[in-house]
Amino acid sequence: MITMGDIIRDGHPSLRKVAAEVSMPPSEEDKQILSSLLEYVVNSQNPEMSIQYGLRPGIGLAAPQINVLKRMIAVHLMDETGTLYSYALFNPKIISHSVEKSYLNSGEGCLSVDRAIPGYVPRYARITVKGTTLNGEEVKLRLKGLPAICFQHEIDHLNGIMFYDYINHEDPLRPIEGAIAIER
Ligand code: K1U
Ligand code: NI
Repeated sequence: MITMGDIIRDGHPSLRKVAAEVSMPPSEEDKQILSSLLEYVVNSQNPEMSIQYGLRPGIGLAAPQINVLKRMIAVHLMDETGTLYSYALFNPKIISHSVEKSYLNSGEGCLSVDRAIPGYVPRYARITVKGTTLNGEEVKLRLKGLPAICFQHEIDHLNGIMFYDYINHEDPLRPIEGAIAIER
């Protein structure tokens, strides 16, 4: 079971590396790692588990955050309509995206960053993601709102990109022209 002690923090060189594709079919070890990423996110949102094991709540986690430089992510969140997005994916890839941007009005956080970094993080408003599930099924997901933002945050971890790279550091809360503000 992954705990906060397994999560590497900002400044660790692995967070700035590009992760390698997972060869298909995945090994049992890679499947185990991917399912443990999803298990972390689910456990972290359970108040008893979060307290018992000191898990900081998260809505996503990427393998490089546990110092595994392979393209694997997990996401577990509910959108504003109550639809659950619970996915563990090998080799997720954004195959298309909108021109329009969106951002969370509360900014973003990261389990690998122990301080709050205020500022708007511009993201594509809508994306289509392809990837392979733990069952070996290829999925194509059309996402908007918080799920789209979370998938982009996690896929960025596979490319060594941190959310704060996108913040305008001279004026972190400058309105992003033409972008949709997502309330959270
Ligand atoms: O990748 C990570 O470090 C996890 C990160 C993902 C994320 C945060 C914000 C926007 C997009 C993606 C987190 O989950 S930080 C915690 C968080 O945002 C949250 C936790 C519990 C409930 C709601 C949100
Ligand atoms: Ni993060």
